[in-house]
Amino acid sequence: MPNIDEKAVKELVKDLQRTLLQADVNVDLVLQLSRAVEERSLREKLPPGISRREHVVKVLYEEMTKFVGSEPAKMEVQPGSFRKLMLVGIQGTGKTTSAVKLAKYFQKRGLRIGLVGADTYRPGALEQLQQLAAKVEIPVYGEPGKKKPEEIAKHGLEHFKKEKSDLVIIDTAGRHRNEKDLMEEMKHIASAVQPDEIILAIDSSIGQQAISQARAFHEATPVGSILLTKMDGSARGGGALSAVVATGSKVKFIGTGERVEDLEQFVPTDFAGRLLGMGDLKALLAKVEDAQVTVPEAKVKAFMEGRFTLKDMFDQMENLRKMGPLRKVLQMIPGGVSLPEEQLGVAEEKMKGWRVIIQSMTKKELEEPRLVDSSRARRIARGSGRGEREVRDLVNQYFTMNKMMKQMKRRRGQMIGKAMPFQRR
Ligand SMILES: Nc1nc2c(ncn2[C@@H]2O[C@H](COP(=O)(O)OP(=O)(O)OP(=O)(O)O)[C@@H](O)[C@H]2O)c(=O)[nH]1
Ligand SMILES: [Mg+2]
Repeated sequence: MPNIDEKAVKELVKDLQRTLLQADVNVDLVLQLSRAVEERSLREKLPPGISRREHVVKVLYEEMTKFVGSEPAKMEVQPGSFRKLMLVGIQGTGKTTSAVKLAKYFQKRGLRIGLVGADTYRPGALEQLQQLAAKVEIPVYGEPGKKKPEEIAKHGLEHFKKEKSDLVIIDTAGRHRNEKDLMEEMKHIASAVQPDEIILAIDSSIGQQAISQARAFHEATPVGSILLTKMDGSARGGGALSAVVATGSKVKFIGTGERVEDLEQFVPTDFAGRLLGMGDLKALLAKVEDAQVTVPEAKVKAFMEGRFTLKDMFDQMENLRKMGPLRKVLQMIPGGVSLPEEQLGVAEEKMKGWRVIIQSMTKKELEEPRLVDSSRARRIARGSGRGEREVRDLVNQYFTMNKMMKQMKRRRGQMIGKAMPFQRR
């Protein structure tokens, strides 16, 4: 008989499946994702204070980042590197616009850019590129009236090599007699220019068709990265996600409007949040991550019973500054235990001093602070370059805290130890 958790997870996964399908994610991908999410959600321990739903969403996000990456994928261009980018994509996706957007993006970062118009198929393609590029003062190489795009591309590279450009972006055709011819043309251009990276422009609003397009381009010319256009529209981007999976390449940029400035770096959390219709996904992920910080139970117990060394105390205080795991653990104990903030939340300035003092103490002194008499305190002070008074302060802090913990233990009896297996919510 399925237990309550299993039932809850299955229902949540079903719910997410519907959301993904509505966002136009391909059925196979939805099934693949939900299988992984269900399996992991049942296997992984639910972090304290986190609901089933929050956990399932977090797992789904992680499964999605296996495809889109968890960090924004960067495109680095070094000055003097003469990098060659080639933009490909079906007609009307926004290649020409994106070529100029990218050029502007890198120009703003202090690089010399050249654009090459290698679309000989669409009437007025070169003029469109020239007009857009003129607005942001980026030079364009083109050969009006010529019909061999691979030759134009090659000449364009030679031209911008002489101009000492750092980056050349090649705009290509999107329409053709048929798809096969288009793919042949892309192959020829790619083999003539040997681009460092081929960028596939995908219209985020086209949905599932994106997959077959992406596959066809990827087979003709291995796609290095993806630029999602028209993300300013209402599409949730599920088709685009499926296309990303089909090519195995990462999305680096998104187009967010018709203007040349409307280009942004791709941010996985934003994308996933939009796909799932959750504006607060980032906050949720941070919450789950925070809850997953674990402190070994034995250690906490020993600490709570006053069994800790000066070094333990210091480590705990440092931990506390970083994440607050001990504070969290304390909150989770039924009935709650509150430690005086002033005992735990020591100012960073003071911690810095204590850090070097601790480094000057021997192992024995750290384990038995009682040994630190005035002559030892003097030695430690000298070794750490801090005052003797500060050394005393630290040692006193230890005794105060130790005493406090022991008192608390007496007051609370065995409750603390028993309360350790966290309650699920
Ligand atoms: N809203 C919006 N419109 C965009 C975006 N990117 C491009 N467009 C518009 O989409 C239309 C097509 O853009 P193009 O850059 O000409 O597309 P293309 O891929 O070069 O098209 P072909 O040359 O015919 O293959 C234009 O009207 C652009 O202004 C975007 O991010 N958001
Ligand atoms: Mg174009």
